[in-house]
Amino acid sequence: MKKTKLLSVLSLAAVLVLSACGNSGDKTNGEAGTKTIGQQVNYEIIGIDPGAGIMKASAKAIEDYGLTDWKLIEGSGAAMTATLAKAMKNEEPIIITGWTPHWMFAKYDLKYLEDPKKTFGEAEEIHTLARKGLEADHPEAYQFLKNFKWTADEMGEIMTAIQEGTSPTEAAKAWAESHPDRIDEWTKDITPVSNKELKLSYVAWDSEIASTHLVQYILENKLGYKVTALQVEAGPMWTGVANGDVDASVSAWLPLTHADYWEKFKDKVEDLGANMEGVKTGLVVPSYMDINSIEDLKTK
Ligand code: PBE
Repeated sequence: MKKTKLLSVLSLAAVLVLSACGNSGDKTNGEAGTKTIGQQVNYEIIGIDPGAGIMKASAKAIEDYGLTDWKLIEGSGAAMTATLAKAMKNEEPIIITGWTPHWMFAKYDLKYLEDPKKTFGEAEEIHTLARKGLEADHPEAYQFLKNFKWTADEMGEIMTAIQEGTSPTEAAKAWAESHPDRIDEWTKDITPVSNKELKLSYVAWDSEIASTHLVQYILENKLGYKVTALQVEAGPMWTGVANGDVDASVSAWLPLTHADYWEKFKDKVEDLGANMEGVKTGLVVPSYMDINSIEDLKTK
């Protein structure tokens, strides 16, 4: 009896020693004492598509915080989340350009790095843009787009469904069917049209894939439009509305993220106001990383 007990104590000890050894290779713990954060991540911030506002803000953060050795890596929203998934799986350090609403905050334990210099702004909103003349040409669509206003949690439900494998069209349909009160509010007193064509533009950011497909679903199934949703880069998304090729977009992040697009096009588009308030952008890391502020990238 005694011998067995001793054996099991010994094997438990062996397991503990072994697992401790396993951990010492973990870059987030064992090497943190010797390597700086920059060395751990090769001085790379994993970005998205170059036209995204968050890329300009991140480039400015590199300047504002004096991160001279750091590089911002271009890619796409999908490439960024794939790189993030891999890092999270291996508990490796990673720094990404992140934003809310996004499903990644529900799926992973992540944190924004504090931004004491406010490079990423404050009180950001997502706005709906219409082309000049939309009200006269399509008063029904215009009224709906003006009414459309929702929350990050609501968008999160669609984003998560898409992330889990439902197609954007199906996810938007399911959400609309399970939230008839919201659809009624947005379409109240609007008489449906008969098969009029409408064009929306959006960028393949997970948040905008969700919102655009919902708006498309409502315009088509509640208001009688035939909608084309053009997936483009951020520049063309704004240009399309400004030159009238596109009727509307629900994907403008203001006042800061798309400030330069706004400066360029503000006289050529109509701002229908915020469709979502309290959104955010910034540099995001896994919670297991031992840093809290963008300033730490220089000093830690
Ligand atoms: N984003 C994040 C947009 C707005 C904020 C990728 C959705 C962008 O960076 O332009």
